[in-house]
Amino acid sequence: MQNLTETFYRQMQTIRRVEETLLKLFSQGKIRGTVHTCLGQEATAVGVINALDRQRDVIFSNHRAHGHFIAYGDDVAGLIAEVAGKSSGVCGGLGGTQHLHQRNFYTNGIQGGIVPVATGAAAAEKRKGSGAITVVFLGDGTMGEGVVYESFNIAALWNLPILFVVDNNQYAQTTPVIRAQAGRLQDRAVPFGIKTGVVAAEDYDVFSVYQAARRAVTYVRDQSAPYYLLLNSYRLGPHSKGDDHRDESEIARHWQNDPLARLAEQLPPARRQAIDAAIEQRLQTILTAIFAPASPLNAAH
Ligand SMILES: Cc1ncc(C[n+]2csc(CCOP(=O)(O)OP(=O)(O)O)c2C)c(N)n1
Ligand SMILES: [Mg+2]
Repeated sequence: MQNLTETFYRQMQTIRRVEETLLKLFSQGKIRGTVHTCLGQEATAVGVINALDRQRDVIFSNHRAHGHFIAYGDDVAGLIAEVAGKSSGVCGGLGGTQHLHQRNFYTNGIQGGIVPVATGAAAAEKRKGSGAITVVFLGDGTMGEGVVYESFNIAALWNLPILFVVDNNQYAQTTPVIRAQAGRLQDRAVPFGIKTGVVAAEDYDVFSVYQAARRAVTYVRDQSAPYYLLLNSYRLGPHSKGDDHRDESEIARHWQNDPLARLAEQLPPARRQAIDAAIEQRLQTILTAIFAPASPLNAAH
């Protein structure tokens, strides 16, 4: 358990520090475009992706993808260089923050658009008999896209091995979930006969997510059937860059309950400091290389 705590902490803290760094680079004008961070939601990335078989399972992520990407392959240098438009980025600097691809990992920022694509990938893996499952990450706001329900229908009808993970961070850009979604998100897949699991807001931490994801992954793989996992998290950072119109006291209250800080408390202080120091050193080395004058932008920029 201690080892798992350390592993999860290292991954979550790496994601946190990389994304804080990206926001800083953005404010300094060193990166352009947009940056959606998953501050406060790192447990979703780490808990779900550690429950997968990274060698064969297929992952589709969305606009808020950095955490999923790091949890998948730990390619911090490839990610930061990509967001900075450098040739050394994981997609040669042409994809940027919302178009990451590495092995079986794909992202796209069109809300809902990845869901039928992921469903098709699950159908392909089933046909091949690879034993791979597909996981697709969606936000609460994306549950307003009709194509999501078309995907639920076909996944249930064809018994496709796909895990739909809804990360309900309570907001879609500026719109609170209660102003956008009628009924309960946990009931959305039930009419399709899709098995559902939920992590409640008060239980949201990396171990709850990991356990719920392991149950879900086992079910999808063993039954070759879809599963809907609803995780109730909270977005601690802005939607993207610096745009945040939420009540400051609400955000402050949630920072008091930061899942990463709670996990850090479970480690002996010396271990935690050693992990933090190693992450900082790694980050500095990577940043120095990426922003060295000799590190070229992709020629298309
Ligand atoms: C089809 C489409 N419409 C609108 C947008 C612009 N957009 C980007 S993120 C976002 C909000 C998404 O909210 P949610 O699904 O809850 O995900 P979160 O940002 O909270 O992770 C919107 C509307 C988009 N990317 N794609
Ligand atoms: Mg949301």
